[in-house]
Amino acid sequence: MHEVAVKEGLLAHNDEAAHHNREHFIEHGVYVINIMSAPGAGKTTLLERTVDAFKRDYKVAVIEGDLQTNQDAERIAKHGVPALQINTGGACHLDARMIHDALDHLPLAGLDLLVIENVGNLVCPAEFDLGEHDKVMLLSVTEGHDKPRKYPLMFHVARAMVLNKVDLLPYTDFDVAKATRDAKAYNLDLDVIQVSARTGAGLENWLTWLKARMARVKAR
Ligand SMILES: Nc1nc2c(ncn2[C@@H]2O[C@H](COP(=O)(O)OP(=O)(O)OP(=O)(O)O)[C@@H](O)[C@H]2O)c(=O)[nH]1
Ligand SMILES: [Mg+2]
Repeated sequence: MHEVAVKEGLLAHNDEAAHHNREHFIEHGVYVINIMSAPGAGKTTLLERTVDAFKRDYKVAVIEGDLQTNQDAERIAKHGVPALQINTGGACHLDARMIHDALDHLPLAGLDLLVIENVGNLVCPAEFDLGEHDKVMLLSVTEGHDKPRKYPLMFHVARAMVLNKVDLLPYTDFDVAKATRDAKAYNLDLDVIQVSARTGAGLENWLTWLKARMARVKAR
């Protein structure tokens, strides 16, 4: 079969599973985000902070995607919320079927927020709908402000771009205005939030954004 036809078939199959996941999420009134970034941009660190801030008032669970190892799920579990690791066995992204299978081990009943940390990669995760409400693109300032132009799909499909590691801005040539302008050129509705998951700077803005998105889903 032609390569393009194979890919289209794969994506159609994924969309079907994503639709199924979405039905589950809606049924349980749980808000679901899919965090995507390059390796090491700070996804797990931001999630650790988010879990700490939310766990008293909300029921939160996390699904971690990685090629191998349980390290990220173990990091999250230490913060006292359910964390399930998916190993993709070499695949550079999570797909909807993997999430569907994970839901067998992660009860959605009573959950307010489910966070999915995707595999660190700036290409493949953008193409696969997991059934989530929002995709969030985390870009750390050490990666360079050219990333929106080089990996446009990631920014096109995201609801928010979180600029992480802003504590390191003085040591980089990262141009926040340029990165924001370029990302918005692919996505006019993109919200942009600056944080340092290390120092906690800007974290309040991220938490406020999440709460607002969560409330929107609950209200439906
Ligand atoms: N200076 C600084 N370092 C950070 C910040 N956020 C994360 N880091 C560091 O960046 C490194 C990678 O952080 P992780 O949270 O593991 O990144 P990740 O995106 O989950 O990585 P993968 O799951 O491997 O893709 C760690 O050494 C963190 O301590 C930040 O805001 N500022
Ligand atoms: Mg991680």
